[in-house]
Amino acid sequence: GGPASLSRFRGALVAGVLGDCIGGEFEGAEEVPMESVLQHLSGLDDETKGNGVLEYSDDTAMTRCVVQSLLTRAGFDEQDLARRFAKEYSTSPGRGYGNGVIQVLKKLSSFQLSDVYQPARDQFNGRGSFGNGGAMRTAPFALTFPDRFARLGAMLTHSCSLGYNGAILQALAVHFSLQGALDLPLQFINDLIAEMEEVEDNKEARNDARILKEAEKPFCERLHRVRDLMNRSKVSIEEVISELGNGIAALHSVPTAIFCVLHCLQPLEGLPESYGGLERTIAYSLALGGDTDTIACMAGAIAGAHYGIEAIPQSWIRCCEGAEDADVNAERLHKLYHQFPQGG
Ligand code: R7I
Ligand code: MG
Ligand code: MG
Repeated sequence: GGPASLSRFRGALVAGVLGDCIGGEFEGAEEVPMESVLQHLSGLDDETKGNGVLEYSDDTAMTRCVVQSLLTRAGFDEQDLARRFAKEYSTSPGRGYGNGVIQVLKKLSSFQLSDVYQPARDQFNGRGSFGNGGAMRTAPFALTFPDRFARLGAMLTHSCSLGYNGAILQALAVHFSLQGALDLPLQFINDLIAEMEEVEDNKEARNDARILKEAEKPFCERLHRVRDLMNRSKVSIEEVISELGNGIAALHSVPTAIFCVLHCLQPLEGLPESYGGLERTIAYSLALGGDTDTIACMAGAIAGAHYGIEAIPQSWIRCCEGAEDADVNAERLHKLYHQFPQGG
């Protein structure tokens, strides 16, 4: 496909923030009736309810670090990014970070590190985290860099392959979507499977999968499930949760976010007819419950890249902390992107 447009860039970064801010309401909820979701969403349109600023969480806080680092360093700089993560955490520790990653962020700020990747390797008895914290902040890499940087960016906190490969998958999904690949959904999922076949074809990935008792290529296996669900005429929320998950592990949330986007390409029963695909995607992500801020953040970024900034309701942008910033920075990043040398 052709080059990514500015509208798509802006859509991806802004809708990621919206997913995080709007999704925070239901984070950790086991069951979320669609009625509650729609009520929450219609509250965003209600100006009279006023000053309802929804705050962003760690998902957006860390994404902002990635954006600032890319802009300031005009490229990927792991030392700079690690410093920004640490500083952001020490300034605003109350953004809802995962329990494990806090240790990494403290170590990253506490002393002069010779290897900024070491604190992440020490997590969970030396196996590293498989949480979705690497994947949730990866959209800016999809705008600017190939998957290599999504991997390195994630490895600053997530050294388990089930963590950083989730970040690669999310970056690839946003990247393809930016190229207009969601016009052909089946091709889109097949391309992701083909890419992940290679990404998961190495010793570390196979070893982690074996230890954690997952399929030989865990993300490929999940993407096959996504494709099976796509091809079915009716799929219940319960089935999506049991097949794909809605949890805090990258494996139980990145494929889920991808499914949300695919499932919402067409109008859905139970959602207002006035909703476009972007609104459907956010609404559907919240209705899954579980790690709603992060699933909506990741689904939002992929959907935003597909539908573009024009599809995002202004009232939603006004309600969400950091959404305007994301828009401004998307433009800066887009400019920078066109200065980068090819390849890498
Ligand atoms: O992945 P991470 O940054 O958390 C991101 C999530 C998102 O939902 C955010 O919105 C925020 O709410 O948190 O943080 P980690 O602490 O690395 O991982 C998250 C959680 O996954 C950990 O606190 C553990 O409960 C679990 N986890 C593991 N448990 C056992 N063994 C991650 N890796 C392991 C593991 O190897
Ligand atoms: Mg969060
Ligand atoms: Mg979350």
